[in-house]
Amino acid sequence: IAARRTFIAVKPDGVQRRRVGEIVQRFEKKGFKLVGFKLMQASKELLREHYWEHRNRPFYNKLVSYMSSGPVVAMVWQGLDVVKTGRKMMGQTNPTNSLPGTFRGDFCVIMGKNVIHGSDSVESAQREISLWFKESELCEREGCSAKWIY
Ligand code: RTP
Ligand code: MG
Repeated sequence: IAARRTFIAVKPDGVQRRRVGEIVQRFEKKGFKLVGFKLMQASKELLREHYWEHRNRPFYNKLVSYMSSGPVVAMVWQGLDVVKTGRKMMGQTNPTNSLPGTFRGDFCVIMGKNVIHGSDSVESAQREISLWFKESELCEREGCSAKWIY
């Protein structure tokens, strides 16, 4: 089941653009299940760790500053092939290359403020989920799945 989870974050510009609801809505409409959700101001320490693979790239410091410039919405979504499908729903890193219908294709124009993050592989997803969430914050446990709709 861990392979069927991905880490998605609405970046600070996405929160400021008021796109949280629509992003959640599209993941729900697609049929994925929300199992973790929190609005938080991420520390630079957390963000440096999150983007560790880019530590030697010229844009690393700018990226960490941007991601810490305001609150982000950190989420865990669950479902079949959610990592791959989540990436498709996001579009390309550069919004210019992102098709309409994708978050980056629809909501933004520059790579440095591209609205949303999504894990790029099942391995990254597992690493990122455990970095951003405690196991107790994920609602897939006993007592978390009462059915109120008949
Ligand atoms: P993300 O990790 O945020 O979901 O984005 P991604 O996989 O599509 O792209 P990645 O290569 O992981 O880059 C992470 C973020 O760094 C910024 N970036 N700037 N050349 C540049 O100036 C440059 N390249 C990447 C973007 O904000 C990108 O989302
Ligand atoms: Mg990435």
